[in-house]
Amino acid sequence: MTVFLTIVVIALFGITLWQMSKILKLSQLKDADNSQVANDKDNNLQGKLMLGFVIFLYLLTIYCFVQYNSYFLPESASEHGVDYDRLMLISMVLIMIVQILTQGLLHFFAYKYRGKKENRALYFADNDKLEFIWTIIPVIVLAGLIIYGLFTWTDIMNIDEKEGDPLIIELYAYQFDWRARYSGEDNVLGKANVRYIEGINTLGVDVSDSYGKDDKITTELHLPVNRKVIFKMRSQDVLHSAYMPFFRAQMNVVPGMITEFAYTPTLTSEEMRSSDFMVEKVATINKIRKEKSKKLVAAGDEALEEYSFDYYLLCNKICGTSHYNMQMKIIVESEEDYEAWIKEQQTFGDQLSAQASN
Ligand SMILES: [Cu+2]
Repeated sequence: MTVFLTIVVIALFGITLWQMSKILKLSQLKDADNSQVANDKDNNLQGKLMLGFVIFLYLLTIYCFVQYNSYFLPESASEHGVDYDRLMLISMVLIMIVQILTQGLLHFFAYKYRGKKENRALYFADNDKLEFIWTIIPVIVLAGLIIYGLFTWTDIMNIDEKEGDPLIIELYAYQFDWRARYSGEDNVLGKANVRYIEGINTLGVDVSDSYGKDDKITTELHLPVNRKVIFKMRSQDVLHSAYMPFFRAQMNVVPGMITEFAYTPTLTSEEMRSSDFMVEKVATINKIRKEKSKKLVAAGDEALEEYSFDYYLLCNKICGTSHYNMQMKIIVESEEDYEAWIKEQQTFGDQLSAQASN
């Protein structure tokens, strides 16, 4: 690989020298030899190519929108996600309009004013009115966008533990899995530090802190619908990122500190599963799986399982070899179902005494 790269670098360097010598030669040419200078025919071709390129770009954009729109996410399953999506949509629409106009004009002018023998360039020193217009419009639009973005950001990042009755859950990341720690009856998480990790205490909960006794550590994340959840995130080893795309949530999980994010889930797993968007999507996925299964069975392998939708918490920082598989199922359910589930989970205190009696 190194040898190959060295050869490429030497070759590119050679081409650069050759091109530079060519430019030098061209600059010394007298009128006598015009064979290397662009003539009207060359300029015509280049102008048309410029126009062709921007048309190709537009067609490619339209094609991508049509072909890949099934990769868009469905409506947000969290309260703040609606504001987030609106901000995203407004920003993208503005960017698209500006991009289509400016790129179109740029390439069209390159075509319209392509070189012609008899044409002479016209030189404007300056035009105050024109400069004022093309400065003030972007200033107003961008300032509006930035202020709107700041307001949305402040709303989304408002993690007030006293507001409402938020559920407090720790998300614990390690290579290569997640754990959730529920704060129990008192809704206060016990202190924890990776230095306390020992035996069954895999999250390093401080055994001397009474708040930690009723904490519940689970391998699935159950959330009651329509109740605000505050996530406190901790990493055991390297940088991870808690990514929950359906809830429009992502936060880095950084070793040595606690990061936070809060949201209110608004659609249960069941509601999302039975939405038109998901039913259609799952049908497509299962059609592809069926085709694949046929081939697998023919080759003597097992068929693929039928796919059914679930929310997942994913890791969105490449944190090592098994990063791709670092995920935890999220189940959004009714308050009653959630209460029934959490009741069944063992407390950290019980886990400790069970170990002691063993
Ligand atoms: Cu990770």
